[in-house]
Amino acid sequence: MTATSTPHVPRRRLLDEDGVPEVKLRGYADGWLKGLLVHMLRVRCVDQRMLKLQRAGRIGFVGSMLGQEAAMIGTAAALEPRDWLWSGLREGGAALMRGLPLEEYVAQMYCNSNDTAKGRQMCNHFQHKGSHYPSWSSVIGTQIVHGVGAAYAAKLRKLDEVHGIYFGDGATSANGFHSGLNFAAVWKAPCVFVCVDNGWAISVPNREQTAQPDFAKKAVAYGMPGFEVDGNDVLACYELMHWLVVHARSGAGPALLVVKTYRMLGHSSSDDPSKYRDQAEVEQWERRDPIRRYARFLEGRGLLGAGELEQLEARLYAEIDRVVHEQEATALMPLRSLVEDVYAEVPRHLRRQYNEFARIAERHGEAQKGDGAFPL
Ligand SMILES: Cc1ncc(C[n+]2csc(CCOP(=O)(O)OP(=O)(O)O)c2C)c(N)n1
Ligand SMILES: [Mg+2]
Repeated sequence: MTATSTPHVPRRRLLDEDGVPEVKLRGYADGWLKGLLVHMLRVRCVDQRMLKLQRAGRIGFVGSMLGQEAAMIGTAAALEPRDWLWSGLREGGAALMRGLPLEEYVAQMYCNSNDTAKGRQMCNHFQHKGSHYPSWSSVIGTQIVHGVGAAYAAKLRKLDEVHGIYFGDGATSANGFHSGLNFAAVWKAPCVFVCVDNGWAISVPNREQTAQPDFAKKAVAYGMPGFEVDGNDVLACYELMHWLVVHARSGAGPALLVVKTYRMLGHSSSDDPSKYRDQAEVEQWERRDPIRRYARFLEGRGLLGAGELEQLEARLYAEIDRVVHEQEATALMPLRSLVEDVYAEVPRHLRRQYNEFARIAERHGEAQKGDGAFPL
């Protein structure tokens, strides 16, 4: 199966930039088509709210996914609930679609006592057991080898699971990319590698990162097929990913899917991209906005009425704001959780350190009721 030799390969794009289908589409159900829009819009609204909260100093850090909604939602929609999604950096919205409750998402952004990671992760690092979404690591590329190991284990255990392993273009220069793809191909592990190529790795553009910026070609070196898809065309993302998921599930082995999109904002809320990239490039991609493009497609099919997008957006913001208020009012993790969960009993040296820390926190007014000195 290669991009050139197989006549059945789904197309690189299905909708033109105005959302007009370029081919006759499969018989998708209307509700499913509309659902994709709602998921993309939810991602965008959550993202916008989180950015505002960060600017207001109420949460610490946001890695925006603005512009990448179709790449994430389209590909992730092709994974079944029993499958797994190993996140690179910006797939929190896919976790929401797969079942991560919004409350837990926002709690993670506040690192409060509802956060299932107990405030021990940097914010914006989601995990959710129920939707098979393991916690991601800031260390670039490590999830690639973890995902491959899990996929191989699923194969050995004869589980009918496919692992979608996500990473950015920058991660292709990390060790995990090489060892992950190599092992997966040798073992025929049931996984699909999803390289979200958004043009930039912080301030490094593709052309400065690699002498082969056609990332799909890198698959050849590992003995697996590689494909590229228009990452701002949600339907094309879905179809190609679905095809590769079916391929992996059949036992035929892994593949690499390169999703071409663009990071519209800075690398994170701590970054200022105007220092290193040209605004004209950003404006070019603004015209390819994935949500607008898909909304036009739905309008053309009679599935989205006048003003409906705005109504949907207002409903989503109302839901998000309700959850934000609840989570903001939730207490932070008690200080003592810092020394819990590692030893069955907190050892003397940690107890001593903790008590000293709690006294300092009390002096600075940062300790909360219940933090107290260790009641041990
Ligand atoms: C091993 C390692 N090296 C460097 C970094 C610093 N770093 C954080 S994100 C990033 C760039 C990631 O770019 P890409 O993989 O394209 O993902 P994107 O941020 O564009 O989604 C780098 C170099 C890191 N976190 N880990
Ligand atoms: Mg990138």
